Amino acid sequence: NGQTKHLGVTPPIAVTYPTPREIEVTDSLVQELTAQGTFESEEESKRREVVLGKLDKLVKEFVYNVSREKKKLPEADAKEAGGKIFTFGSYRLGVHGAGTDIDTLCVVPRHVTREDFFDEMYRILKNLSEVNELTCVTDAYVPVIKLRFQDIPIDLIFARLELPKVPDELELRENTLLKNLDETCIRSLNGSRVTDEILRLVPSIPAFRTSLRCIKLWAKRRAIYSNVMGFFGGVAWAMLVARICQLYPNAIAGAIVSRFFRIMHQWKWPQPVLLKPIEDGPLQVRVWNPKIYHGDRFHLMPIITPAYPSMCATHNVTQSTKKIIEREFERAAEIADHVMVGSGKWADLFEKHDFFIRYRYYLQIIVSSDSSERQLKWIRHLISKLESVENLELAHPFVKGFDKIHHCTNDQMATDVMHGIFDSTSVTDKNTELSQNNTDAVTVRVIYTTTFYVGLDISRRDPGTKAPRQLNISWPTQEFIKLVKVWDKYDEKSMGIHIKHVKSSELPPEVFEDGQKRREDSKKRKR
Ligand code: 3AT
Ligand code: MN
Ligand code: MN
Repeated sequence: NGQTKHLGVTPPIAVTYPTPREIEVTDSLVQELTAQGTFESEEESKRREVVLGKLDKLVKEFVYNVSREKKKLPEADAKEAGGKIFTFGSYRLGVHGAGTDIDTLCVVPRHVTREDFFDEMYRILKNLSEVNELTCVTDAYVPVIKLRFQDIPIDLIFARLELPKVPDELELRENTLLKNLDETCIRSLNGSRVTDEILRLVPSIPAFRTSLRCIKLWAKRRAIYSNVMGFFGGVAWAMLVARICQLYPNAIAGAIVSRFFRIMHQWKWPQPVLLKPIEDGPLQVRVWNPKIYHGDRFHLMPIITPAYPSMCATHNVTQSTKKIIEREFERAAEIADHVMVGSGKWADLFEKHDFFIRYRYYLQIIVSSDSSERQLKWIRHLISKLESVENLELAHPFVKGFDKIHHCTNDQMATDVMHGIFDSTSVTDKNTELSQNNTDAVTVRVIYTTTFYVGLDISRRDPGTKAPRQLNISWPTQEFIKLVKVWDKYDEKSMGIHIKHVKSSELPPEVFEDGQKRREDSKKRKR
């Protein structure tokens, strides 16, 4: 039928080769990405390879030790047991920046257990002088050993296969490999299987990499890079870029980026973004399918992972975050058009977000606890509750929280901090903890707080009224707090959560980094 082979669920839109202008804008894009510091140094890149080589040897040593000492395997079998590392995340995709981690998966044969990993592998790493900041996180969704190896941050996760040995040639592509594995191992294998599949599904890896670097930088600067807050995370952005690469298999980065914004701006959500048809497989697990699973129909901007078992990488998106992402697609599409015709520059794309000057009113969510390990990234639940509030056009969560350490000098101060009452000028952020320790006052109690922000866009349906409409956010706020307090890790004694309504003029100085100006109220502006 005259069709050539193509990657993806539809044929390409165009198979044309780059024009001189596209080559020009791609060159200027690479220059801008370099100037913005998105590439690491040659030295760091070499060091990463050295570290990965050493890590692979250590994993083999670990498997050998367990085979020999614990399982009493004969010398020959212990040698053959193997063990291998795989990488995933931004390093595997080839889009990592300076100082970012290497996400590494350690794959072992069936006689080596997860306990052995946290025991023997940990012991081996502990004994190395090149290894620093070694920590085990055993109770996470994906358990991990975190470390710095010759100053390169490493996330090391673990999967045990149903095989007597793990040779160097082993690949993780086969779905049958997942049979009889426990859920934690399946989850741990997933990251690597997804990144590898993405790379197999793009027609040109160099074009994909440059384009994805651009999109990641843009999404970070515009504060829409965060899976937990209801935007898109690294894997979702990678899949979106991969899809556009499939549609223009011979295009280079400059052209792909500009088409990316156009196509994404016009995308007919909730039509899903797929890189290949969803596969069925050997497990009793559910694969994304809105026809069967009611819950999957609520995904507003579904982007589906290509490796079995396929899942929606963007299930956290809310009505509000969807609007914000779409608004950013539109802005970027315009800028990219200007770049293409020479009336704009790539740097405009990467201009910082204006979250803290954009809105007149904000919610401040202050989470406090007496240990530094408190993770409360539940704000998107609050966002979906706020979406039912009348006259609230948009509840815009900021992608990151602001951490503070309070060295309370008396019990009253501690109680106040736990209730979200503190003057933000009198405390220090995480980076200046040391200087705070040097003060003379006696610290009675140390309290850690993280402050999250939600920008509120209040609709004004009567054009005549100047004053913002009345909002009643107390109900969703209370519902949210209730939800947090029934969370199994919530401890009433040592933790607190407080939500405050603040005007833009009341925002603390720390939210205005690098000289960004505060919102000027229309009243004050004319003076
Ligand atoms: P960086 O360059 O490291 O900033 P990245 O894309 O490599 O970007 P991460 O190192 O945070 O991002 O994560 C790598 C992968 O690990 C992405 C995802 O498949 C998996 N992952 C990260 N965080 C979680 C989590 N909380 N739960 C499950 N999987 C996660
Ligand atoms: Mn990473
Ligand atoms: Mn990581």
